[in-house]
Amino acid sequence: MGEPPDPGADALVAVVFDVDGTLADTERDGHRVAFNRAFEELGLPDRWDVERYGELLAITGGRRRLRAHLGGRGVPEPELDELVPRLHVRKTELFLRLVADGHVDARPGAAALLDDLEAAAVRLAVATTGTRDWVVPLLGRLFGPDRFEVVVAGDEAPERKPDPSAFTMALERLGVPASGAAAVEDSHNGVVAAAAADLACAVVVNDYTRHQDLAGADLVLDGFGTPEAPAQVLRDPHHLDPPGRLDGATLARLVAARGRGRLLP
Ligand code: XBP
Ligand code: MG
Repeated sequence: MGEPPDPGADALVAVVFDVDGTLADTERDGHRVAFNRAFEELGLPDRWDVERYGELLAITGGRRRLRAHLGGRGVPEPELDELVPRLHVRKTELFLRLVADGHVDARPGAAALLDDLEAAAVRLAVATTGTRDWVVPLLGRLFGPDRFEVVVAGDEAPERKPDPSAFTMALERLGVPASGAAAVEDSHNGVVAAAAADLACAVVVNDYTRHQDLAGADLVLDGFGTPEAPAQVLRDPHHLDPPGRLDGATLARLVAARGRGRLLP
């Protein structure tokens, strides 16, 4: 571990990572499959294909997503109050089984960035809308136990993204001001939440989020980047010129650039 950076003005002291779609490609072949298996087990006719699930991802939080979908097809409120929690508990169990069976992978290059940041003694945290019951086991399986000093899950934060509360809770638990940290996200909802928490935000898009409105992001890449598949820059308003991957130095420059005043995207 290197020397901790001086938490002077705009030094990169911590990075707060989103989980779903960012650290791991969890949605299409993970959560979506688990939701469909839960529907089937409970004898419901619903099945979310890739396209329909992409539409539903605009709603953050699995329970809110279920309630919106089922309510939208006429399931009455009193029935929803019983059905949604039962479905979501089972879905979480089924997702955990997918994780345990190795069906959910870290995004390429994510682990290398964590290594980079740890070598520079930058502190690591997570702020996700996902449910703690699967978030902690997934992070442990993909990156090793207790890799993140702070983990704020969706069922702990007062509100779900695009509300900033998960990010502000993570910063409070870290004891780090927003000016000393960066967020890494994948989606419009995540970018809005990070901006509302006054966090510099780098985005690694995925198939579900590539065409979303990411206007508030300070850097947009098509992934973390690896030696075999360097990251392509999709938008770089601060002219950071990342070296084919999202690395600690780029995030440090991002925080410093933000400290000098936000350039127009
Ligand atoms: C993404 C979400 C979550 C997941 C499903 O969270 O909105 O709801 O889709 O997980 P983030 P749950 O991108 O902020 O990590 O069913 O546990 O909500
Ligand atoms: Mg996400």
